[in-house]
Amino acid sequence: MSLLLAMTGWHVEDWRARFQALLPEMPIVTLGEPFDRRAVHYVASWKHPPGSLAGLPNLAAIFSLGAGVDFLFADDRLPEAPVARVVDPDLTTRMSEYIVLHCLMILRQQRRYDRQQREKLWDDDRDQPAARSVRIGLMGLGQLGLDAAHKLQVMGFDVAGWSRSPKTVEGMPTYAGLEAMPEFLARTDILVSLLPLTPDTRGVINATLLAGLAQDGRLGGPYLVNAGRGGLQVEADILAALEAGALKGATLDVFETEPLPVESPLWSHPAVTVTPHNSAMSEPLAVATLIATQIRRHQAGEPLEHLVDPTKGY
Ligand code: NDP
Ligand code: OXD
Repeated sequence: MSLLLAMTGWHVEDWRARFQALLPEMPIVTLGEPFDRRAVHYVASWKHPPGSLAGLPNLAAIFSLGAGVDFLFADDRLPEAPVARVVDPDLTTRMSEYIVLHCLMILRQQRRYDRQQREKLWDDDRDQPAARSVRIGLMGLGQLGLDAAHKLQVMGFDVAGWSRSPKTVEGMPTYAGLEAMPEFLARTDILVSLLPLTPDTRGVINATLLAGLAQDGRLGGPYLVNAGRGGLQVEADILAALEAGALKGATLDVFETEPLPVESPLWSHPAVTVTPHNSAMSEPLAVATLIATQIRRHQAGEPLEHLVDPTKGY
């Protein structure tokens, strides 16, 4: 009974060492070496090459090494096995740090003061809005969205949320489904996206959505913060909205193509903040410990936790 590590872009030997320390009795194999495919009961994957998990007849579970699972369902030869993802307080906290940081940077015009410092320019804004007069709309009220929403509320922002299914969250207006989207957008000065990428959400941050954001807010125009997935956004539409003044700024951690190509105009746009898909790095030992615990649970006949619904794609 073995665990197959299937990843691209990460150091597989570091992961092997971590898992081997946590599961000393279990053979750990990797895609880059010969192994008995019938012995593989578990897979831990981050962006495995599509098709590389086909032909594992005794597979019992697939573990995403991240919170997102879109890369798994993008593989049309993914074996039929339960898929579990990372839900980890460390990851959640890091994402909320990022969201609060960037909403505060927007509120307090930090990019402007960075520019002014470079120019040695002493120029103050005497009409700076308070957080309570800035409306944040959070798309995605899951593990990450809800935590970020509560922490933004602690900073004083006026927060509302949007999800697929209706939710009741004390002290926060919530909206659900496409029919409620126009009302949600119309009260949004900073749109924060923490949605998963699914067939339903692909390209949701497009010209129509951006045109629906509030234009009457205290920030002088709406802002976008996307830390969900790059496939949620249509970058040409974001750039066009920035040029037209329909969008005042965008903070993007995720991109249609990653790494963001050097020729992308997003890199040098003065109203765009780019971070390299690191808003919530998974802490490797915490993730390996979570998956090792899941494997032990499964071997003890207990149900797996944090399973995703393949019909919804998240
Ligand atoms: P969850 O599955 O816990 O939450 C997803 C939320 O999105 C739910 O509230 C869900 O609604 C909502 N949602 C899904 N589909 C739709 C839809 N069609 N319309 C409206 N709402 C929808 O995910 P997490 O909060 O844990 O993570 C969210 C995403 O963040 C991940 O999938 C990943 O892509 C991204 N991420 C990015 C990282 C980074 O470093 N940039 C790090 C970690 C994660 P409902 O509640 O009704 O089901
Ligand atoms: C994740 C990510 O999904 O880092 O965990 O993007």
